[in-house]
Amino acid sequence: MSEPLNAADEQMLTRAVELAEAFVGFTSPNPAVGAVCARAGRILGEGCHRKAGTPHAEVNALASCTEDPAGATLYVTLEPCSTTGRTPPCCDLIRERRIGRVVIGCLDPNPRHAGRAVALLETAGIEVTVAEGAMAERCRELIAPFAKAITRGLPFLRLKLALTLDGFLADASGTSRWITGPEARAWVQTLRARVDAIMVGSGTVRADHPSLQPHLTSTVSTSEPVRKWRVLVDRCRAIDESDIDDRTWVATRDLGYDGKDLEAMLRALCTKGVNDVLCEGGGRLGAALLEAGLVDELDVFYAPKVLGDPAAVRGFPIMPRPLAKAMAFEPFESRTLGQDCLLRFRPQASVALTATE
Ligand code: AOF
Ligand code: ZN
Repeated sequence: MSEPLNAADEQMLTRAVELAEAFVGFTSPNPAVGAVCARAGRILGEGCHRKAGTPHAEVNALASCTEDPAGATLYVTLEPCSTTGRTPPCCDLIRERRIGRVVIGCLDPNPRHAGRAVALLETAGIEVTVAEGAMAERCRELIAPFAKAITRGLPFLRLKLALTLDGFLADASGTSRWITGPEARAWVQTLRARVDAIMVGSGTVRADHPSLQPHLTSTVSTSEPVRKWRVLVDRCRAIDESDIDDRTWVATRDLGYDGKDLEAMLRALCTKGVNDVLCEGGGRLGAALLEAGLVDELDVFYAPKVLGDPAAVRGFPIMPRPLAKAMAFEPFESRTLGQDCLLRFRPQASVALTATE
């Protein structure tokens, strides 16, 4: 059942991942899912999930089939759903259309469905393969924010920082604009498009009045304009009305934030259907999120500039700690964008426990 895929299966599932990828950032609270229906190496139909409340990937893929898919193989990046939610169970449709084999990228972390489809489909005489290895990893990666939200009630949180080589966010006067170059800023735009909400602290709002909207040249054809939620974390309740619009949540007003409990604030955000949050600063908010263990991904740009001024604004104003207890991360990507270096990390779990003097 759970096995590494052969090259032909891998090719089809890779196509399903591509289809899902195009709608990352548009499907919350649902996951991005892609599906391909194929027979003997030929694609009969394909589709993806575009928006919560609309048909699932399997439904769209089967509806687009150019011939009767009876006996064909359905490749889907996520285990097909087996109970009725906003839409009917995909497992029923798969049985009705007499699909011969289903290849699943990864199991659904949603407790309503988790693992049920395999037994259901097999009982109906359908061959089921669940991917293993790199392909499965890719499919899990695709739904990481959904998985965290559905299992823990917390959104996946990415913290983005743009720093000088000596680790400063801004110079002593607070000037932080244009630390990084246009290529780095363009990359941030694509990241914004992939998340549900963009969060900043009130200091950043007052200093920069950022629109925080992705300047989308989107590949996605949605009928609605793409507007992300802005979350303004106003510990000091000092946000000006002119910085609030109809896509803004002010944490103290809309998310019950008491100025201290960031986790409760993020839980409130999750109940609003936000699975994926990008925090763009400032330093103090980022540090508080790191200290609270709420950060899932750290995206740091290092600009080739050095300030050498101890009065400049530190990138990581966390509580000082000895090397043995340093906050530690695992890199998963590094690249150069124009003049700047992008380093991406995941937090290293329980490093305080493993470190020794
Ligand atoms: C799939 N294919 O394309 C998606 C799935 O309320 P509903 O009916 O949209 O169901 C949402 C749940 O269905 C969601 O939490 C997840 O477990 C699963 N999403 N399943 O087979 C899809 N989007
Ligand atoms: Zn479904």
